[in-house]
Amino acid sequence: MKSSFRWYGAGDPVTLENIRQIPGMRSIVSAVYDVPPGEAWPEESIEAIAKACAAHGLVFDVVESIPVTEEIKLGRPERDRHIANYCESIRRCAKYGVKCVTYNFMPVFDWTRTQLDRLAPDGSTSLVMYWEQLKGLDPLTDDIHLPGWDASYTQDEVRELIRAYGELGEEGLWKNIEYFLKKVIPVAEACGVTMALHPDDPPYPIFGLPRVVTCEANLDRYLAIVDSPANSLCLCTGSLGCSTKNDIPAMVRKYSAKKRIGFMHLRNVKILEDGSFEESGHWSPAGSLDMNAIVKALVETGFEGWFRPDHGRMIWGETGKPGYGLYDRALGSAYLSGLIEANGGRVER
Ligand code: DNO
Repeated sequence: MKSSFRWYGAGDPVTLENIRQIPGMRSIVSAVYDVPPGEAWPEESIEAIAKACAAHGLVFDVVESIPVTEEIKLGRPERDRHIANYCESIRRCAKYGVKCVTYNFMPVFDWTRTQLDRLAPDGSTSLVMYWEQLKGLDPLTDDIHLPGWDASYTQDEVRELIRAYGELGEEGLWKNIEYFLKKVIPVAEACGVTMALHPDDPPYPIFGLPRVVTCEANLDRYLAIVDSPANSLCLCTGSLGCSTKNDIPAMVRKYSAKKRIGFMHLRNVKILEDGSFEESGHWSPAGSLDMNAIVKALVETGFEGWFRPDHGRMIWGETGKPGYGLYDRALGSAYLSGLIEANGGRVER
């Protein structure tokens, strides 16, 4: 399997010089950040990322993410133009060596947390979701500013979207997923790109918004819509793992054996008694997931795709993008490579 690291581009305090020194590191996971969602990515921007990576002995072959617009998710009239641009971005990325494109189908918000710098007893900080901090909040009447939410929406726009998704409901969302996949997957297939769907984080409805990429039955349904290896998963252990109903090692084993995992996000999470959760270090005893069982499942099923250490804590006084500092992710990467080697697997260079 291939070791990768997320990099937010030239403005990222974590540099390509830093990343290349992590043992076994091969691939960069990045995106074009200065184009509004729904527009096609300019070739020059894609080429610039590929060149910067190559200049540091790294390969830009995974995109995270090309955003799926609310118009596509809601099935609004502009969706055809957005999907056409989406397909064009995939073709252009493929031209510059991208082999895997990550995306999600979460309505309105990507991941949801209530605090991004929760202090742990050892002095590190991490992202958490405490139900206590959400209790009593109604997005249709209260002004809610959760950390990490897209600040470009006004509260009125958020309310309008939440109402629209309420009317759409889960089955409506499934219809729009099908419409999207049937147009996008053939294009990805034709240019040798694997589409890797990121699960909903956390994997249950929030504020009444429908969320469907949450559990094994729904992942099966999603993959069956277009039964092609180009329609695959970005299996994020920490996202699916926030629900005790998901048996992560078993899910990894199943989808990897079927060759339907393009990309693995490997991180641990500590589930608390009331269902709240804290992002912990990658080490198994730090959280609720058995990271060795997960890696073993990948090795034993011959997983050949990419993995990256997902969110790290902030340690050793580092500041920066929450979840995406250098130090703890680098520790995570080294730990994961160790588990791969100990299980008889190979980190491909
Ligand atoms: C969080 C990430 C997600 C992920 C998207 C994929 O840190 O794992 O934001 O990039 O959901 O589209």
